[in-house]
Amino acid sequence: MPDPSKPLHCNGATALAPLPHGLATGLPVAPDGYRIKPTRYWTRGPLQCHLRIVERPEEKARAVTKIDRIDAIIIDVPTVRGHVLSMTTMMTQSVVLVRVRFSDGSEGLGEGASIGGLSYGPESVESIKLAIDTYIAPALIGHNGDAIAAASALMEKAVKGNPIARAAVECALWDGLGRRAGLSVAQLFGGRVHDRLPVAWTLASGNSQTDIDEAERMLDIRRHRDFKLKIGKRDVKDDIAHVAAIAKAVGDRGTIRVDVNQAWSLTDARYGARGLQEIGCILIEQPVARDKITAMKSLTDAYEIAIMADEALQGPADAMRVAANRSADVFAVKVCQSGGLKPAAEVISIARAAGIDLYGGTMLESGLGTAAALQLFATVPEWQFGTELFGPLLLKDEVLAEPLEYKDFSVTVPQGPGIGVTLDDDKVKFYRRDRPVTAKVVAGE
Ligand code: MUC
Ligand code: MG
Repeated sequence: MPDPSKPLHCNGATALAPLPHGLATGLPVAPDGYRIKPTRYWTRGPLQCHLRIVERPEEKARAVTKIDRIDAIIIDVPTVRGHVLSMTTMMTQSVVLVRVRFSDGSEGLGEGASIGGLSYGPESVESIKLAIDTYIAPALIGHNGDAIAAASALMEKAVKGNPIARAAVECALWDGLGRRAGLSVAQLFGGRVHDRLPVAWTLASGNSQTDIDEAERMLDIRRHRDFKLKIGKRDVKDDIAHVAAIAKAVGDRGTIRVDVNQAWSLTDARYGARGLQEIGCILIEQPVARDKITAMKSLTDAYEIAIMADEALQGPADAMRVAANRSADVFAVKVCQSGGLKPAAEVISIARAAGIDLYGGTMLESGLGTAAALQLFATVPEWQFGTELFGPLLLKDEVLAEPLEYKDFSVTVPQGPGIGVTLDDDKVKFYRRDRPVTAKVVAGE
């Protein structure tokens, strides 16, 4: 935007006629809520004038805040240890950070994340960035940044599937709206009913004794007492022995759950469900492939141990299908996987209406995406199985200017407008995948 304190100099005889609106070709165009005012004319040589940009408060109040620009960057941050999943081992977590710039100079931040490249699901950070740069940004630029429902409809029209890419941009729109309104995203979603939420930790070193030592450390420092174990890579029998060893060590100081990440057949799952419930494990997350909702139903019906849908839930339509079929006892609600904060709120509503319990899931987002989820989850009265919003703790480095607070087995919901957090720009510069080669060389020394 031109600086209102400085006169603008304009050349061009044809400029004068349409000058009252400052819209003539070659003239600066006034942003919404401003007008260009001619302050001096002279006609020696070609017709010339000085212009000044002046505020129009009444128009400014009515002005539409447009989406000017959307930037998506990939960052790669090493994890504190190898994270062994049924389908791959993660040594790094990669996420997409999105910055939306609006016509009034405000900004909004969002994050899109998945795990294990394409081994977890159909989106990767590369596809998320491509969908945003190539399809979502062109569809949204110039549109009203406050009209998030309309922007979401445009995204759905321009991009089928790809919920994580849409979620990253939608979160940034909520963050921008909250910042402009001076309200937190939680306030925009009805207001907080929790200041803090319980947070589980995932034990996934690949080794039982290492996992037990890690659980002991988490209990000692009072950071986590609910433990999710990643299984499904080994034979079911060996997995049950692994879970039993950890459950025995933790005893009644905490709870044990497992996440199979779709690795089991229904036969494996039956055997696993019986064995796991006998050793006191309280929940099995996504035991079979995401589309096997009939198999999920038979497990839900047959065993006392809670069956949780995760990968099966890629938004409200999936939630409706799983709920209508009674294919799960619990929903792992993930903002990214649902397609954004509003669709995640819809998934939550479906679960609550159907009498399905809730668990606040993660895609191992950095502090930014984790804070966005916290804003929404803080507005929901009951999280029967707690949350696992520990993403930033799995990363070797923090990308927020002010880290989230983890203490007493819970995480604090950030206060302040929007998502309530800001990025450490130097860290983002350092971890961005496309950082200049010289920075990589220095980092490697
Ligand atoms: C998943 O499958 O739930 C969440 C925690 C974790 O360790 O992995 C993620 C994804
Ligand atoms: Mg899972």
